[in-house]
Amino acid sequence: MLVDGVWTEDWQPVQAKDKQGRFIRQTSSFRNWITADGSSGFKAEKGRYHLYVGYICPWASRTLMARALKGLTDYIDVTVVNPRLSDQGWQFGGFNGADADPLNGAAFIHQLYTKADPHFTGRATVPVLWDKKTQTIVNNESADIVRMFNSAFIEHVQQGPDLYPQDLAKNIDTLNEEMYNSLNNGVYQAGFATTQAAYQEAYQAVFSTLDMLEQRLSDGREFLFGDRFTESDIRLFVTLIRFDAAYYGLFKCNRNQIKEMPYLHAYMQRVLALEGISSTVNIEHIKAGYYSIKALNPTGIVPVGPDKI
Ligand SMILES: N[C@@H](CCC(=O)N[C@@H](CS)C(=O)NCC(=O)O)C(=O)O
Repeated sequence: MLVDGVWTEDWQPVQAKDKQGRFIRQTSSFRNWITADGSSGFKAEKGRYHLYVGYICPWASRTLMARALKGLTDYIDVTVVNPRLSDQGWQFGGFNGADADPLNGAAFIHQLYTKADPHFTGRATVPVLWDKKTQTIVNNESADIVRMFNSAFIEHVQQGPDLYPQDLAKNIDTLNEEMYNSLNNGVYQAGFATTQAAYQEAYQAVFSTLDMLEQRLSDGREFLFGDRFTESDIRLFVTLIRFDAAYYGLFKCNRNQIKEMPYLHAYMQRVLALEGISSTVNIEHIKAGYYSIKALNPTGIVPVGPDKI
């Protein structure tokens, strides 16, 4: 991580933990917004913004999904980092499907953080939404970026579903919160737990949430809120698509795989088939990335399977 703008060597996958050994995720630090009228200082303009992501990362993948669904691929270019975390965090290039940094010539993501704030202290995470005009980070919180992509460019491109419709906003917020704590971040809490009790607590939460969602989809609905695709579907999908390939094995979430849950599995395939979504998923990056976490897999051996997702 960075301390006062300087990279420190002691990178640990466990960001912080509480007294019971539970994993705690850092909060994001750049929280500016792109707006249609530019009153925020960041006006919605074609080609002005750039997204740095990792295909391994579920949070970054949320933003890729929103970009694809909202027809913003010509508006916002993307650079993909190497899926294996180096001893200086996310690195550019050197892996099939990973890019060099076309804008800043950086070797590592942390260099973007210090360019934006020479005294930055914190973890250099993806996604990063970069403004080419002011040469800074607009926002590094995927939840914000998804909402921005949903509405900020609406005067330029009218495409895709409203990911956060007003009449569902409260319900979406509630479901998002529930899924985040027990599933999206819950799998990490299982994987990075440092006590048996913390692991078991997280494991129970993961599977009781998957059971609840399997039940919810069993009435034949297309998406979580019926026939309307929302940001909650983005949040669920990014966890489901990584589950059998990474969380089941590496994070010890091994009661069952998603392919053994018929409604969730069919739902995952349905979302994967939406236009533009399959190009946001790269299973080789996901496997290589998660299985390169030395604290959990010291040999670095990447499993061959699963055969099918
Ligand atoms: N709050 C952030 C979380 C992003 C995040 O934790 N990204 C992980 C990758 S999945 C990361 O970059 N970790 C690097 C690190 O912790 O040093 C978001 O949702 O955008």
